[in-house]
Amino acid sequence: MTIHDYLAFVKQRNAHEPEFLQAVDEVIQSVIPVLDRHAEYRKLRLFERMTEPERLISFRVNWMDDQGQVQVNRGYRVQMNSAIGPYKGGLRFHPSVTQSVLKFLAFEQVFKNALTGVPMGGGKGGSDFDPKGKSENEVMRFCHAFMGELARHIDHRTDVPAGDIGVGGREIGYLFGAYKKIKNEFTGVLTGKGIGWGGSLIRTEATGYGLIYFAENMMQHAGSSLKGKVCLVSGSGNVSQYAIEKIIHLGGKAVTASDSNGFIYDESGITAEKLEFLKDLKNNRRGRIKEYADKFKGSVYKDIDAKSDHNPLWALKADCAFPCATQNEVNEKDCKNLVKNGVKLLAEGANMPTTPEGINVLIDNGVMYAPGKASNAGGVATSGLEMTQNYMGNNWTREQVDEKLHGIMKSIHEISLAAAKEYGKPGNYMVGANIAGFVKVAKAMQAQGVI
Ligand code: NDP
Ligand code: 2IT
Repeated sequence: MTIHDYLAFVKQRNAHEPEFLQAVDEVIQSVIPVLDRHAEYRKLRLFERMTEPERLISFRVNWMDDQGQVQVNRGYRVQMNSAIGPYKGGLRFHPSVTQSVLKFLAFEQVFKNALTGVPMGGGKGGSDFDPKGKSENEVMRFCHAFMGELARHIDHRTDVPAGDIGVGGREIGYLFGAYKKIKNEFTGVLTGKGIGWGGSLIRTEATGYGLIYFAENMMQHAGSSLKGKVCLVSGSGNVSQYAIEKIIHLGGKAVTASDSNGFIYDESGITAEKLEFLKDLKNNRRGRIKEYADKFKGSVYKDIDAKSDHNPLWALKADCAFPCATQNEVNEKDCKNLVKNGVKLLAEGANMPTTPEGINVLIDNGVMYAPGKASNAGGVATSGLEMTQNYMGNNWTREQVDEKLHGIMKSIHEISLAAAKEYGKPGNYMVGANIAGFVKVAKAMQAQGVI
């Protein structure tokens, strides 16, 4: 079968799922040389099997709002692949959530988790519920209702969800409370739990920190470092906040942050003090990013025009770019602007934030490009460390977890480069990460037979 045949197979079965098809397309392009070398993988139809969820659960979530009105949302859990461990992956609460979005995320999660070296399969779930503008009680009632159904499909040895867009520490608390009540057991069935009730130190910081550790590895491999580098960051949620924090720790300068309305540009750099304001604004007061520019003179705010063919955030002068908001937020034109302005590195904090056309522009122009499944794997890797601590019944220190995270990001960097080299694409992190993740899952599936 050619790339075309594989895509036709997947397209025919998932015709109305553009995000899922986009994620599959990228992986098949990378792994076809592996299939060419391993006839047994083709014979076992491993790629076709990897594109079919082992199980996909879709359910109704009813809850009552503060006005006493009944609300109806849709919930999902995609249990994609359990060849190397229990299903593992986040929950996303956002109005844009569809089956296609969650299947793309679950598919990528399988390879990402394989790269971490921690034994975890891949899954993803969520709901089209929009936490924005909801009261604290409404969010709690929704989370309890959502877990009312999800609880029957998960277990700490079967499927361990965590956070993603719209699901942070607050939501994990409510979800965990509901699970514990329903099952009458206290287990590590979710990660991202609070410190003091099963959570791991550094899990909150891990995705953003890991992203910047990975980028520092890339810079060092190229004989440079992040010190003194001007960095563009999008988003202002969990991943962005801790990416900015680590950029500051390593002596770089983060000059932007954004939300779905607009972005701020702070030419003098977001300092640790300003970041504390941003964290409080987003995590506690749940306000809009515009307030940052109102508060700090010298920074400017710009609305993002969703209808524009480019995002002006990516047209600012910088050395490095870290998209940390959502899928397809960096398009071909944005990548041309990044190249024009001398950006040398783009590492993805978000999942699939760069469009395929955009990725081609970056690679063709020699920009070092890291795909999310490698560069944002620090979050799920630390979730894996949380699971290990829960199984053992003890807690590691901040320093111990941070050191392990460091080691895991370094190892993902090395195995991605090694796989890229082995298959004749030296320096191509996308091809390398896809191949290294794929081979690990393929070997496990092969060993377990046709099941
Ligand atoms: P948060 O909910 O904490 O923050 C999301 C941020 O992105 C917010 O600033 C939000 O703005 C913005 N955003 C979300 N959707 C859109 C959109 N459609 N258009 C523009 N801006 C948008 O989520 P996280 O920081 O956890 O996740 C960000 C990305 O990182 C996602 O792609 C996620 O899948 C990925 N990721 C997360 C991990 C984690 O551990 N949390 C691990 C690995 C990857 P607003 O507030 O206006 O909605
Ligand atoms: O996309 C991701 O890797 C996450 N949202 C984190 C998943 C997890 O289980 O920690």
